[in-house]
Amino acid sequence: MGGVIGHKDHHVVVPVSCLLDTWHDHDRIASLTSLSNMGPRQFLLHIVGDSGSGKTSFVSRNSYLQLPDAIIGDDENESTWHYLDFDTNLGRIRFSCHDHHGGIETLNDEMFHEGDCIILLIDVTNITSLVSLPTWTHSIVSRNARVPVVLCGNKVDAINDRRVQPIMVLEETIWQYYEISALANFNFEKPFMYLIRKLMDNQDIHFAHPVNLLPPTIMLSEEARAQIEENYQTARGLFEEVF
Ligand SMILES: Nc1nc2c(ncn2[C@@H]2O[C@H](COP(=O)(O)OP(=O)(O)OP(=O)(O)O)[C@@H](O)[C@H]2O)c(=O)[nH]1
Ligand SMILES: [Mg+2]
Repeated sequence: MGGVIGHKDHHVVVPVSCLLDTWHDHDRIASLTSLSNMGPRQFLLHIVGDSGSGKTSFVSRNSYLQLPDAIIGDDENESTWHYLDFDTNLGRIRFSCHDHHGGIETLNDEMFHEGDCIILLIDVTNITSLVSLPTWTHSIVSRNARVPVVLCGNKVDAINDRRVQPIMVLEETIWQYYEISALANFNFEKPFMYLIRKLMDNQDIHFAHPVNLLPPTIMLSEEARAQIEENYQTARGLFEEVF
Protein backbone atom coordinates (compact mmCIF):
# COMPACT_ATOMS: atom_id res chain seq x y z
CA MET A 1 0.00 0.00 0.00
CA GLY A 2 1.26 3.45 -0.76
CA GLY A 3 0.43 6.96 0.27
CA VAL A 4 0.36 10.02 -1.95
CA ILE A 5 1.52 13.22 -0.39
CA GLY A 6 1.97 16.69 -1.68
CA HIS A 7 0.23 19.37 -3.67
CA LYS A 8 -2.41 18.60 -6.25
CA ASP A 9 0.06 19.29 -9.03
CA HIS A 10 3.04 17.76 -7.36
CA HIS A 11 2.36 14.22 -6.24
CA VAL A 12 4.97 12.16 -4.50
CA VAL A 13 4.13 8.52 -3.95
CA VAL A 14 5.66 7.10 -0.81
CA PRO A 15 5.02 3.68 0.73
CA VAL A 16 2.89 4.07 3.84
CA SER A 17 5.34 1.99 5.84
CA CYS A 18 8.02 4.53 4.97
CA LEU A 19 5.77 7.41 5.97
CA LEU A 20 4.86 5.86 9.25
CA ASP A 21 8.42 4.89 10.10
CA THR A 22 9.68 8.37 9.49
CA TRP A 23 6.66 10.36 10.48
CA HIS A 24 8.36 12.19 13.27
CA ASP A 25 11.09 13.38 11.01
CA HIS A 26 9.14 16.53 10.32
CA ASP A 27 11.80 18.17 8.22
CA ARG A 28 11.82 15.27 5.83
CA ILE A 29 8.05 15.32 5.48
CA ALA A 30 8.12 19.07 4.94
CA SER A 31 10.68 18.76 2.18
CA LEU A 32 8.70 15.98 0.54
CA THR A 33 5.54 18.03 0.47
CA SER A 34 7.25 21.27 -0.57
CA LEU A 35 4.29 23.24 0.72
CA SER A 36 6.34 26.16 1.81
CA ASN A 37 9.93 27.09 1.31
CA MET A 38 9.83 28.65 4.75
CA GLY A 39 8.93 25.30 6.31
CA PRO A 40 5.89 25.52 8.56
CA ARG A 41 6.14 24.83 12.25
CA GLN A 42 4.67 21.35 12.74
CA PHE A 43 2.87 19.59 15.54
CA LEU A 44 1.64 16.03 15.76
CA LEU A 45 -2.05 16.02 16.71
CA HIS A 46 -4.11 12.97 17.67
CA ILE A 47 -7.87 13.21 17.20
CA VAL A 48 -9.68 10.71 19.40
CA GLY A 49 -13.20 10.07 20.64
CA ASP A 50 -15.99 7.52 20.62
CA SER A 51 -16.75 5.95 17.28
CA GLY A 52 -19.24 8.13 15.43
CA SER A 53 -18.45 11.30 17.38
CA GLY A 54 -17.45 12.96 14.10
CA LYS A 55 -13.64 12.84 14.07
CA THR A 56 -13.30 12.19 10.35
CA SER A 57 -16.00 14.72 9.50
CA PHE A 58 -14.23 17.33 11.62
CA VAL A 59 -10.77 16.75 10.26
CA SER A 60 -12.06 16.90 6.70
CA ARG A 61 -13.42 20.46 6.86
CA ASN A 62 -10.24 22.22 5.92
CA SER A 63 -10.30 22.60 2.16
CA TYR A 64 -6.62 21.90 1.81
CA LEU A 65 -7.16 18.64 3.63
CA GLN A 66 -10.04 17.61 1.48
CA LEU A 67 -7.83 17.12 -1.54
CA PRO A 68 -7.50 13.36 -1.78
CA ASP A 69 -3.74 13.68 -2.00
CA ALA A 70 -3.62 15.54 1.28
CA ILE A 71 -4.65 12.38 3.05
CA ILE A 72 -1.25 10.93 3.27
CA GLY A 73 -1.73 7.48 4.61
CA ASP A 74 -4.11 4.92 5.92
CA ASP A 75 -3.00 2.51 8.56
CA GLU A 76 -5.07 -0.48 7.48
CA ASN A 77 -8.25 1.55 8.00
CA GLU A 78 -7.52 2.05 11.68
CA SER A 79 -6.29 5.58 11.32
CA THR A 80 -5.74 8.22 8.68
CA TRP A 81 -3.15 10.94 8.50
CA HIS A 82 -4.00 14.43 7.36
CA TYR A 83 -2.34 17.80 7.24
CA LEU A 84 -4.09 20.85 8.60
CA ASP A 85 -2.38 24.13 7.81
CA PHE A 86 -3.13 27.41 9.53
CA ASP A 87 -1.63 30.76 8.61
CA THR A 88 -0.97 32.91 11.63
CA ASN A 89 0.71 36.25 12.26
CA LEU A 90 3.82 34.19 13.13
CA GLY A 91 3.72 32.16 9.93
CA ARG A 92 2.25 28.84 8.90
CA ILE A 93 1.54 26.17 11.47
CA ARG A 94 0.84 22.65 10.39
CA PHE A 95 -0.89 19.96 12.37
CA SER A 96 0.14 16.52 11.22
CA CYS A 97 -3.09 14.99 12.26
CA HIS A 98 -3.78 11.39 13.14
CA ASP A 99 -7.50 10.63 12.82
CA HIS A 100 -8.13 7.47 14.85
CA HIS A 101 -11.03 5.36 13.61
CA GLY A 102 -12.86 3.87 16.57
CA GLY A 103 -13.24 4.51 20.28
CA ILE A 104 -11.16 4.28 23.42
CA GLU A 105 -9.41 1.12 22.30
CA THR A 106 -7.45 3.33 19.91
CA LEU A 107 -5.53 4.98 22.76
CA ASN A 108 -1.98 3.75 23.14
CA ASP A 109 1.12 4.81 25.00
CA GLU A 110 2.96 5.73 21.85
CA MET A 111 0.62 8.57 21.01
CA PHE A 112 1.43 10.20 24.31
CA HIS A 113 5.17 9.74 23.98
CA GLU A 114 5.31 11.08 20.48
CA GLY A 115 2.27 13.31 20.03
CA ASP A 116 2.26 17.04 20.73
CA CYS A 117 -1.45 17.51 21.44
CA ILE A 118 -4.85 15.84 21.52
CA ILE A 119 -8.36 16.78 20.43
CA LEU A 120 -10.98 14.64 22.16
CA LEU A 121 -14.40 14.72 20.50
CA ILE A 122 -17.71 13.93 22.11
CA ASP A 123 -21.12 13.80 20.42
CA VAL A 124 -23.65 16.06 22.15
CA THR A 125 -26.54 14.09 20.63
CA ASN A 126 -25.42 10.92 22.38
CA ILE A 127 -25.53 10.70 26.18
CA THR A 128 -23.06 7.83 26.02
CA SER A 129 -20.46 10.44 25.12
CA LEU A 130 -20.88 12.04 28.51
CA VAL A 131 -20.90 8.68 30.27
CA SER A 132 -17.65 7.66 28.63
CA LEU A 133 -15.92 11.00 29.26
CA PRO A 134 -14.47 10.01 32.69
CA THR A 135 -13.03 6.86 31.13
CA TRP A 136 -11.37 8.91 28.41
CA THR A 137 -10.07 11.35 31.00
CA HIS A 138 -8.70 8.57 33.16
CA SER A 139 -7.07 6.83 30.23
CA ILE A 140 -5.36 10.01 29.11
CA VAL A 141 -4.34 11.26 32.55
CA SER A 142 -3.13 7.86 33.75
CA ARG A 143 -0.71 7.83 30.85
CA ASN A 144 0.83 10.88 32.41
CA ALA A 145 0.12 12.92 29.33
CA ARG A 146 1.80 16.30 29.48
CA VAL A 147 0.49 17.39 26.12
CA PRO A 148 -2.34 19.93 25.77
CA VAL A 149 -5.76 18.35 25.40
CA VAL A 150 -8.85 20.13 24.14
CA LEU A 151 -12.35 18.70 24.41
CA CYS A 152 -14.94 19.43 21.71
CA GLY A 153 -18.67 18.75 21.87
CA ASN A 154 -19.60 18.06 18.25
CA LYS A 155 -22.97 18.11 16.40
CA VAL A 156 -24.35 21.15 18.23
CA ASP A 157 -26.29 21.90 15.03
CA ALA A 158 -28.65 19.04 15.94
CA ILE A 159 -30.55 21.25 18.35
CA ASN A 160 -33.59 19.00 18.79
CA ASP A 161 -31.51 15.87 19.25
CA ARG A 162 -29.19 17.37 21.79
CA ARG A 163 -28.71 15.23 24.92
CA VAL A 164 -25.57 16.73 26.43
CA GLN A 165 -25.72 20.33 27.65
CA PRO A 166 -22.58 22.45 28.10
CA ILE A 167 -22.90 22.62 31.89
CA MET A 168 -22.90 18.80 32.04
CA VAL A 169 -19.60 18.71 30.17
CA LEU A 170 -18.01 21.55 32.11
CA GLU A 171 -18.77 19.74 35.38
CA GLU A 172 -17.17 16.61 34.05
CA THR A 173 -14.04 17.81 32.31
CA ILE A 174 -10.64 19.06 33.38
CA TRP A 175 -9.84 20.40 29.92
CA GLN A 176 -10.74 23.40 27.83
CA TYR A 177 -14.12 22.74 26.24
CA TYR A 178 -15.56 24.08 22.96
CA GLU A 179 -18.84 23.42 21.25
CA ILE A 180 -18.54 22.73 17.55
CA SER A 181 -20.40 21.47 14.54
CA ALA A 182 -18.10 19.85 12.05
CA LEU A 183 -20.71 19.82 9.32
CA ALA A 184 -21.91 23.39 9.88
CA ASN A 185 -18.36 24.78 10.17
CA PHE A 186 -19.23 26.10 13.60
CA ASN A 187 -16.24 26.98 15.80
CA PHE A 188 -13.91 24.82 13.69
CA GLU A 189 -10.91 27.05 14.35
CA LYS A 190 -11.29 27.47 18.11
CA PRO A 191 -9.71 24.22 19.32
CA PHE A 192 -6.83 24.75 16.90
CA MET A 193 -6.15 28.29 18.06
CA TYR A 194 -6.25 27.10 21.66
CA LEU A 195 -3.65 24.42 20.87
CA ILE A 196 -1.50 26.77 18.82
CA ARG A 197 -1.33 29.29 21.65
CA LYS A 198 -0.52 26.57 24.19
CA LEU A 199 2.07 24.86 22.04
CA MET A 200 3.76 28.12 21.07
CA ASP A 201 3.36 29.46 24.62
CA ASN A 202 2.04 32.70 23.18
CA GLN A 203 -1.45 34.04 23.84
CA ASP A 204 -1.12 36.79 21.23
CA ILE A 205 -1.05 34.55 18.17
CA HIS A 206 -3.95 35.01 15.79
CA PHE A 207 -4.92 33.77 12.35
CA ALA A 208 -3.60 35.82 9.46
CA HIS A 209 -6.87 35.30 7.57
CA PRO A 210 -10.09 33.36 8.09
CA VAL A 211 -9.55 29.62 8.03
CA ASN A 212 -10.36 28.16 4.65
CA LEU A 213 -13.17 25.61 4.99
CA LEU A 214 -15.32 23.54 2.70
CA PRO A 215 -18.88 24.85 2.36
CA PRO A 216 -21.04 23.65 5.26
CA THR A 217 -23.21 20.60 4.59
CA ILE A 218 -25.58 21.54 7.42
CA MET A 219 -26.95 25.05 7.64
CA LEU A 220 -26.95 26.75 11.01
CA SER A 221 -28.60 30.16 11.14
CA GLU A 222 -26.94 33.16 12.75
CA GLU A 223 -29.67 33.08 15.35
CA ALA A 224 -28.99 29.43 16.19
CA ARG A 225 -25.24 30.12 16.39
CA ALA A 226 -25.85 33.01 18.75
CA GLN A 227 -28.15 30.86 20.90
CA ILE A 228 -25.60 28.05 21.15
CA GLU A 229 -22.90 30.55 22.06
CA GLU A 230 -25.11 32.20 24.66
CA ASN A 231 -25.97 28.85 26.29
CA TYR A 232 -22.30 27.96 26.35
CA GLN A 233 -21.29 31.30 27.92
CA THR A 234 -24.11 31.05 30.48
CA ALA A 235 -22.94 27.57 31.45
CA ARG A 236 -19.36 28.79 31.79
CA GLY A 237 -20.52 31.65 33.97
CA LEU A 238 -22.50 29.31 36.19
CA PHE A 239 -19.64 26.86 36.37
CA GLU A 240 -17.09 29.52 37.30
CA GLU A 241 -19.41 30.87 39.99
CA VAL A 242 -19.77 27.48 41.64
CA PHE A 243 -16.20 26.21 41.30
N1 LIG B 1 -25.49 16.59 12.70
C1 LIG B 1 -24.18 16.36 12.60
N2 LIG B 1 -23.72 15.14 12.26
C2 LIG B 1 -22.38 14.96 12.20
C3 LIG B 1 -21.45 16.00 12.48
N3 LIG B 1 -20.22 15.51 12.36
C4 LIG B 1 -20.35 14.22 12.01
N4 LIG B 1 -21.66 13.87 11.90
C5 LIG B 1 -22.20 12.58 11.51
O1 LIG B 1 -21.83 11.60 12.47
C6 LIG B 1 -21.56 10.35 11.85
C7 LIG B 1 -20.17 9.84 12.24
O2 LIG B 1 -19.21 10.74 11.72
P1 LIG B 1 -17.68 10.31 11.50
O3 LIG B 1 -16.94 11.54 11.11
O4 LIG B 1 -17.59 9.14 10.59
O5 LIG B 1 -17.29 9.83 12.95
P2 LIG B 1 -15.90 9.22 13.47
O6 LIG B 1 -15.68 9.74 14.83
O7 LIG B 1 -14.83 9.51 12.47
O8 LIG B 1 -16.22 7.67 13.54
P3 LIG B 1 -15.17 6.42 13.55
O9 LIG B 1 -14.21 6.64 12.40
O10 LIG B 1 -16.04 5.23 13.38
O11 LIG B 1 -14.47 6.42 14.86
C8 LIG B 1 -21.72 10.58 10.34
O12 LIG B 1 -23.02 10.17 9.96
C9 LIG B 1 -21.59 12.09 10.20
O13 LIG B 1 -22.31 12.60 9.09
C10 LIG B 1 -21.98 17.30 12.82
O14 LIG B 1 -21.27 18.29 13.05
N5 LIG B 1 -23.33 17.40 12.86
MG1 LIG C 1 -13.60 8.24 11.38
